[in-house]
Amino acid sequence: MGYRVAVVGATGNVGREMFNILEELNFPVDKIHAIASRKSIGIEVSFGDRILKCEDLAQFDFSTVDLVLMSAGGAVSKEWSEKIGRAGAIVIDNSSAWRMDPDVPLIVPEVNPDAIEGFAKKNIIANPNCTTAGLLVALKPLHDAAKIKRIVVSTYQSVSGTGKEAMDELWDQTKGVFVLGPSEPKKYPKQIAFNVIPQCDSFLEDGSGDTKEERKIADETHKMLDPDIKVSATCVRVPVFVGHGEAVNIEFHSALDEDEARDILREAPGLMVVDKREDGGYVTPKEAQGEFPVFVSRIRNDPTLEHGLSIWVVSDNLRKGAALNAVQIAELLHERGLIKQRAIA
Ligand code: 2RA
Repeated sequence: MGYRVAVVGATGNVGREMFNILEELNFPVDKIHAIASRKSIGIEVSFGDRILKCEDLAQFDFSTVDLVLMSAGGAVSKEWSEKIGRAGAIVIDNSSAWRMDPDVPLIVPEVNPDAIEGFAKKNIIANPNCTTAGLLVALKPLHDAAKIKRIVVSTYQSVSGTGKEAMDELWDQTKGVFVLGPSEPKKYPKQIAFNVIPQCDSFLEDGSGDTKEERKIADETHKMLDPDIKVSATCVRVPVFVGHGEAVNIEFHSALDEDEARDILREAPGLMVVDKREDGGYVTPKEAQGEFPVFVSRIRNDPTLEHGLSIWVVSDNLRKGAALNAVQIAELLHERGLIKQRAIA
């Protein structure tokens, strides 16, 4: 017996990936709906070998489904998620709208699965920011082993994190450099082709000089892993289509050397260690694209700290960073028998 599922934001990068992963993981689906804004009604999206036509968000009856996977941006989620929760469906939301709400669990199944028990207050569960998801899958086993005091993380974020239009912009600008002549930046403040931009999302207006993306990494690490960890993040956009890389420097409260860390990471859930000290002995975003695991490479002691380690973390930001984590949350609900299938007329 499967569930009745709706994917809201069905035509976006993450929405389309949600359909792919529901199919790849063989999540028990009885009925599935593609939901989008009015302008996208009728657009076709694929779910396995089926073609679904997008239905209108404003007209859809959410009391007819058990589970809603939402990736439609913060404004749509703020407007709709509570209404959908009150209608009886469980919402797994990929936006930042609910992540810091005390009544909404923020979940990475490999990191804090038991926190999911608190979803019933609003029937909403928040998916973390794509950089935080991959980062914490790698940090959680190390934190359990030697308690992390501080992390310094530099991210190298692909343009798919900003959406399909940003991917088109990279493509057009790249062609423009060689063939068509320069094209004006639209989705980013400066040219992204053959460039890197030290700004992801907008700047905070609190005098810190941080961007919202950098604050998300800190706030979400505190909510899901440990509020005492000091987090210093710098988020950079790079001319890559899919896959977020993160260079992470970690200071521990107690000793943990590179060999111990490598052994721990090799055994940890959701991770794949590729770490050879030779040309190409590491994973790049290109190889992480389309894959489920979070990859860890470049594991090495940091002798400048009493208990220090540096690692490279890379994952597909549309998969573990978004759609895969969301479906894994749905699997966690299913495994714990938490999706009550209401008799629906
Ligand atoms: C980005 N993490 O990469 C943000 C949202 N997906 O742009």
